[in-house]
Amino acid sequence: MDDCIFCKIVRGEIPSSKVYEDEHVLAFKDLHPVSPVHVLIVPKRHFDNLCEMSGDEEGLDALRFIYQALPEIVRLVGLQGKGFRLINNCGASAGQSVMHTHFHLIGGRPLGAKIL
Ligand code: DGP
Repeated sequence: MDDCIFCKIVRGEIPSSKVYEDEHVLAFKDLHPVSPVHVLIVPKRHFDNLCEMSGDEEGLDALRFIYQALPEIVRLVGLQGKGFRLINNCGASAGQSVMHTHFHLIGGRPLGAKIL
């Protein structure tokens, strides 16, 4: 997608602090971290949101690639064995501001019991 911020980051047109990259997945530090570790994990292929991905085989493949990469990303950011929170905001009413599916990987401090 030409005008998508995260597609531009994937293509290297906008700089980012990368923590992990493979053929299908990119993880980079969030511009506005809410915790000592706050990384965004994105499929390199553009999908507007999570619901769109679960509707077709390529989307499901892209989700599988993300989950396969997750343990390595967790290790690279130093959260292995420490716990973390993985959040997806799906749709504008859920707070999704960048319409390219992404998961927030958050940790490095006590996160409390609530997600709201
Ligand atoms: P969400 O609200 O779930 O759509 O989260 C979008 C996140 O993306 C938000 O935490 C800030 C982050 N973000 C927006 N633009 C950029 C950018 O250009 N670079 C980086 N690294 N993060 C960005």
